[in-house]
Amino acid sequence: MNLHLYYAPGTCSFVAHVALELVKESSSQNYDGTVINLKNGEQLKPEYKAINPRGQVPALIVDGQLTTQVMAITNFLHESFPQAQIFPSNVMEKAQAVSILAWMNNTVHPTFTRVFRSERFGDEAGKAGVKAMALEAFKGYLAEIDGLVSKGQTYICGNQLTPADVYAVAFIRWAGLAGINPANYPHYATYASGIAALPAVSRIMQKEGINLNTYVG
Ligand SMILES: N[C@@H](CCC(=O)N[C@@H](CS)C(=O)NCC(=O)O)C(=O)O
Repeated sequence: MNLHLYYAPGTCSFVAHVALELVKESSSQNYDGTVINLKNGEQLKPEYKAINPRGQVPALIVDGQLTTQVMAITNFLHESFPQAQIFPSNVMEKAQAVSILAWMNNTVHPTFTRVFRSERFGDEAGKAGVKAMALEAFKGYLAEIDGLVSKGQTYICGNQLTPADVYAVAFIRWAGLAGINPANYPHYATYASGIAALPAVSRIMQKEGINLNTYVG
């Protein structure tokens, strides 16, 4: 199978990237990738829109066929490469992980998009208000994740790494970039350090050139 990922370092495509690394780690299946520079707006150029008309990453090309969305990509890889254990094999345990992943993808992430790209959601007069309200909501979600791992769990649900854990690492990095001190979420910060230290996760962080701690005070 030919697997090619279009990604941007540190973005939500990191979740798909780690899933591909788990596939590679557990089988002879390899993958390759292309970096899309979001800062330069490469995602909106015709060359990339010819690949993914939505102009977003991640995009996974599987034997020439486009698959988008973190949820679809991770599920496709899980179904195609069960030995990679991207999700738990137990159906109910998988449902719990998908439930958290869906919340992250459809609620937490779009809230942060309003912080990071507020100009898309408000005009000159309105965008500061959009950003401020979204930042408060995002902090509430960080606190919720902090609560989910407050008993010192290694993983956010169950007994294994799932894409939800990888997304959680992305969020705490984004929080730091937005000036939120991760020390305000001590359980979350400790848990995220543990996830970031896992071999497949740390290899991809190194490959993408990103660090867990993005907060500069
Ligand atoms: N729900 C989508 C979210 C994709 C998304 O928001 N990607 C961002 C990076 S985290 C992106 O490509 N942004 C570029 C842009 O919006 O211009 C998914 O799961 O793939």
